[in-house]
Amino acid sequence: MNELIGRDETTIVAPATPPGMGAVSILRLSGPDAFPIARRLTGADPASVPPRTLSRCTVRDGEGRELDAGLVVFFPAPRSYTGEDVAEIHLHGNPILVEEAVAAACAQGAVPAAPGEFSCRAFLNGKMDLTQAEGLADLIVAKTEASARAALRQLQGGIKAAVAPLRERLLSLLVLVEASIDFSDEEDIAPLNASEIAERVSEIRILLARRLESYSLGHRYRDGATVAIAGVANVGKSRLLNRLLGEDRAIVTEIPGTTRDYLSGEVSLSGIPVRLIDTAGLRDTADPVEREGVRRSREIIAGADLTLFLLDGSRPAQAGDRQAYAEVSGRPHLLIRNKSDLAGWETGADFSGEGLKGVLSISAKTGEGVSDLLARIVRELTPEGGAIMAEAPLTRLRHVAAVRKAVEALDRAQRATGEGLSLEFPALDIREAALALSELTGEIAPEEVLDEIFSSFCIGK
Ligand SMILES: Nc1nc2c(ncn2[C@@H]2O[C@H](COP(=O)(O)OP(=O)(O)OP(=O)(O)O)[C@@H](O)[C@H]2O)c(=O)[nH]1
Ligand SMILES: [Mg+2]
Repeated sequence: MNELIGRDETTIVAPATPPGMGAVSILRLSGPDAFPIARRLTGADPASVPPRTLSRCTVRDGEGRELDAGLVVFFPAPRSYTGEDVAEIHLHGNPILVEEAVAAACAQGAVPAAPGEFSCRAFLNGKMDLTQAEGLADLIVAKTEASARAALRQLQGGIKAAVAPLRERLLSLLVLVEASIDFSDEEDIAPLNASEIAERVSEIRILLARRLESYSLGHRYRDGATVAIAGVANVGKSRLLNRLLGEDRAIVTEIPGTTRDYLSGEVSLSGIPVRLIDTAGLRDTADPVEREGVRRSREIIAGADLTLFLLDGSRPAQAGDRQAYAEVSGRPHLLIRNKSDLAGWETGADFSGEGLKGVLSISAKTGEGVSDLLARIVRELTPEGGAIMAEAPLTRLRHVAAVRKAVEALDRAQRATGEGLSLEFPALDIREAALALSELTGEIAPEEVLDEIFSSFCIGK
């Protein structure tokens, strides 16, 4: 992909529609020769066809052999997806036709586009910032309606809109601080003292820190959340998984140690894609297979956004339950008293670890209490009731790293002003914070970063 940068004098071609049969397939060309090549293939003259308008054409290969009856549309630069001359040829949706048309375009001098190359050109030509390009990639793969809406907001520039004004504020503050270093020269600027600088830095820092918080929800819409089901053997973990998935996924028996490997399934809860994982019962065992299963359970619990810790409510809790609970108690979890259809025994009162978010009674057998449980899971996974979604949350670790870098630089700026250091120190830190925000939107974008982002796109995008 690094080789894509600086390749803009080439004309690229790729199908913009997925491979396979369908009503239409669209061939996309972008670059300096997009128009002449499209003209040779379709006979349509871009000078006489109105721009951005479909016109009928006969698609031919380089030797004039008829391939298909189609449509062609020209998007003259810069008003196109990539910012270059773009032509699109609509063919009937047969992969053989598409292949022939791509070959014909290549025979005329086009080169096959690499994954994400159209979008990469759009980014390099200033058609969108990096977070918008990421939003686009996320929109294409979104698994739930809410994920799609979140990605669309990002595609529409939500992150940039939230961050760019903060960067502007940092830059104007920087001008003031620099003028204050040497204020005798700058008569029209009132100098700032250290505490005034600290105050302005702190205002911006608070807003950036709030952006950071948005990630905990933002990434759940993009990547989904993981909810682990844990507890000792035979408390009904697998039966609960089956009930939550609405299908008979896991084997359920009265024999303790039925589940020895973990099993998972996906559900959409209030728009969040949630991966539910049923784990092997946590217990000491001599069986090497089950022991490996227990080890995996621990790993899953350690990485889960939320764990449902099950007790068998129809019997008093035992030492094994307490031992297993010790592995969950520090992580965010709900305590579930299962088997509420049987006579009750265990209240769960002794189970109150640091990560406890609530106690619920359910019956995986009858379904009693399960809808409350679902609502509770959603509440735990969407802090602030999802209100933060309206503000284009950060969705990737890349975003978090950039914003954190800015926040840390501002922390340093504040310390420097507090310690009475020369104003040149906070000036440096403020500049670094502004630069970090430029990295987020891609004004400064190392090639590796571009490579990583655009190579995950599909061909033709
Ligand atoms: N009455 C009643 N029985 C239940 C309930 N949930 C599970 N069971 C029964 O409890 C037994 C164990 O259920 P499983 O779902 O296999 O338990 P598990 O926690 O997955 O057990 P392991 O895989 O061995 O760790 C089965 O006989 C289930 O039918 C419930 O809510 N009520
Ligand atoms: Mg099981």
